[in-house]
Amino acid sequence: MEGIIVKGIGGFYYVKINNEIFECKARGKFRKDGLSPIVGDRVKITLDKGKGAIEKIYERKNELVRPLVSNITQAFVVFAMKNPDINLDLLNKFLLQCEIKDIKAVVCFNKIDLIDSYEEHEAVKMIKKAGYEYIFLNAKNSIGLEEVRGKLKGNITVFCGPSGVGKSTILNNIVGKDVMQTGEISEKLKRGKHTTRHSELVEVCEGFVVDTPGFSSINLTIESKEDLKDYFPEFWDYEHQCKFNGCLHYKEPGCIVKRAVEEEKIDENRYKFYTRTLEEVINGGKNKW
Ligand SMILES: Nc1nc2c(ncn2[C@@H]2O[C@H](COP(=O)(O)OP(=O)(O)O)[C@@H](O)[C@H]2O)c(=O)[nH]1
Ligand SMILES: [Mg+2]
Ligand SMILES: [Zn+2]
Repeated sequence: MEGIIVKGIGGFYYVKINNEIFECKARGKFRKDGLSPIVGDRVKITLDKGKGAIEKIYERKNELVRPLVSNITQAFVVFAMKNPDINLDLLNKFLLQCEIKDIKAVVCFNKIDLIDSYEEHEAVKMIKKAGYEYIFLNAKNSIGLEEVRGKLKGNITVFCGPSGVGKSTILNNIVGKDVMQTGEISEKLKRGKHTTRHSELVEVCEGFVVDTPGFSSINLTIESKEDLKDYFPEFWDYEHQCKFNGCLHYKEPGCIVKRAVEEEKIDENRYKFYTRTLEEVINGGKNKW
C-alpha cells in the first residue's frame, strides 16, 4: 500500500491512504542508511496484525528544514502592504528559495485595508512584471481567502513570510482550527527550552497544508554562479538571445536581459537583486540571510 506521511510523533508515523490513517513504524534499515521518514514523504507500507511498517520512502521532490517537510509543491509567500512594510529584497529571497526548491510561489499581499491604491505599490508592480501569481488579501476580514482555498487542490502547500504579516491569521482561517496558537507559544518557549513542535499536513480543499509557517529565515545555497539566472523566470524568454553563450546577464556586452531592463520589460528591482546575489555567489558561494 502506498500513502503519504501526514504526521510524525515519537517514532510513529501516520500514513494517509485514501481516507484512512495508518500508524506505522519505520523499518530499522532506514536508520542504517541514515534516512528518516519525514512528514510529506510518499511511502510504501505493509500491515502485519494491524501494525504498520514503512518499507520504502519514495524519492523526495524537495525537502524543507524548518518546518521539516518534504514534497512541497506550492508556497504562499505572505507579505503585508503595511505593518510591517515590504522589504523587496526579502520578498525576492523567498521567491528565489522557492525556485531553488522547485516550489510554485504565489505571493499573498495581505493587509490591503491599510493602504490606498495598493495595486500601485512597488512590490505589486514588481511581482506582476516578474510574472508570479499573486492574491490580494485582508485576512482579518476574510477577504481573499476563497482565492487562497481555490489554489490548494492537489498541492502540498506551505505558508511562508516574515513575522507579523498575517500568516497565522490566514492559516487559522484556512485550516479551520487554532493550530497556529500552539506554534506561536512554542516559538517563544524555544528560546529557553528545546521544545519541538512537529508540523502536520492538514487536508483542506482536496490538498494538504503544512500547519506551521515555513522558512521565516532563509538559508540559501547556490552551487554555482551559472545556476542563479535559471531561478529568475522572467529571464528565460531572453536566454539564448544574448551575444555570448552562457551570458550571466551581468557585465557582458550585447546582453539582451540588460536591454530588457533598460526597456522596462524586466523589473529593475528584480535585476538589481539578481546582480547583488550573483556578486555574493561569486565572492562567497554560500548565502545566509
Ligand atoms: N489590518 C490588518 N491586520 C491584519 C490583517 N491580517 C492580520 N492582521 C493582524 O496582523 C497581526 C499579525 O498577524 P499574524 O497572523 O499573527 O502574523 P504572522 O506573524 O505572520 O503569523 C495580528 O495583529 C493580526 O490581527 C489584515 O488583513 N489587516
Ligand atoms: Mg504567526
Ligand atoms: Zn545576457
